[in-house]
Amino acid sequence: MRALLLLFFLMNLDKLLKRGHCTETRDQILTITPKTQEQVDILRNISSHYETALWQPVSSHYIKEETEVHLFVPANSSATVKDLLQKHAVTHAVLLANANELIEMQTMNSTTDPRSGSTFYERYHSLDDIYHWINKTRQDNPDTVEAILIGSSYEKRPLYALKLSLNNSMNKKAMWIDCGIHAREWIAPAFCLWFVQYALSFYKLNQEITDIMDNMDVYILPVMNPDGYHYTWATNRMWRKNRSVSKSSKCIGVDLNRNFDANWCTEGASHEPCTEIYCGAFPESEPESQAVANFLRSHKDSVQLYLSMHSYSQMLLFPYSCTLDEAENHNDLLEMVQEAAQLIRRHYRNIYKYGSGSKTIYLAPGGSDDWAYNLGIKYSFTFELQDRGRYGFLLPPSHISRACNEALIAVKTIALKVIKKTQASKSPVQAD
Ligand code: 0X9
Ligand code: ZN
Repeated sequence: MRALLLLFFLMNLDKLLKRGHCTETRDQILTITPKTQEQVDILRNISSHYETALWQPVSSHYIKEETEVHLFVPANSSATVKDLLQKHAVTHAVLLANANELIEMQTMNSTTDPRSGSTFYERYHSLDDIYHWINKTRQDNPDTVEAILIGSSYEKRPLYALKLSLNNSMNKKAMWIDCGIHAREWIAPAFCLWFVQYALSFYKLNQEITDIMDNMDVYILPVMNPDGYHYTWATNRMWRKNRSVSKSSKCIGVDLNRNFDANWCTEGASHEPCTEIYCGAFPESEPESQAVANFLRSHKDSVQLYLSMHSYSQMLLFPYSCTLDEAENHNDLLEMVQEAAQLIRRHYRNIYKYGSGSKTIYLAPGGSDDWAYNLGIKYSFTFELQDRGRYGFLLPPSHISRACNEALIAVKTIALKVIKKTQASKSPVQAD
């Protein structure tokens, strides 16, 4: 009997150790809903003073009573964080028990793995792979795809936007799509690649994309924050900002979506470089936001639609996020996202919230969508792609196809509506 018990103990030693309080070997995501102001304060304290990463909300400032918090807790902080929660009677549940495994799943098969059964577009790709893909896409489609160097990142990586021009008609208008402003939101660059592939493959086969491409060129920036994206592959999967070094602090990175000149650094952004919502030293202080702003300024007469892809939380947002005021064409914008959300619901039975940014999530000034809107691009949107928190930033590769197809429905619906509205508003040709 003793021998049996000893055998059982030895066989499960590994599991027992893993479960042991001080020997957690896995990074986890906890979900916690603070019930009192005291619990809010404890969570704020934990998330800003211990080695953790807030997934939701983006900054400890937004933690409030009765609102779910998603917190990434690396293995080495697990015991401390859980002890603190327990000490203050804050209940938590484990949302993802083994983040390391998910991260590993996302980073293997970056290049072609014939065994995996998934296509190139159903996997996440390293920055190097994406640069190769840009080059190959351009070479394979010399008449329709151009790679435009719009600037370079803080660490001097090139920022290439692809221009898709599938029809040579005169005075064509354009839309802009950027992906990956925030480094850890990997589904966003995956969407940009997905969109290009879809447009090139289904032009003349699918009526909607044909109508869109006949009326618009598409400028698409697959990775707006290449330094941050590279850093999420190499060092810290949870990184959000770019990688610029601050003069005044040892903390690195600016939130590029707080760095545009739209009520810059007012409520909802921070002057503190160590926060996730650091707005930078001044508007457009960062080469990445400056490159996008310069490009759009010089193409503002043709670009009618601005789209920026983020994750997660499934939302279709439009200006303003930098003020509670309504945009002048609020009802138009609302109607567009409402229809897009309805179609997603019908086709995929998935719920997307929609509305102006400030009223749907929070006040967040300095964003690219508000800035583009104020520049005169009156159809300006930010999409928050899948999911709603089950996997958060660690959306498994097997979900890429659905997440992108959903977003594609929304892009197509909105683009077609923009084309219709702008054509209808053109002054009618005068008949004698
Ligand atoms: O806070 C953001 O920048 C976006 N959410 S995220 O979780 N992806 O970080 C929302 C952006 C909405 N638009 C503006 N704030 N302008
Ligand atoms: Zn984002």
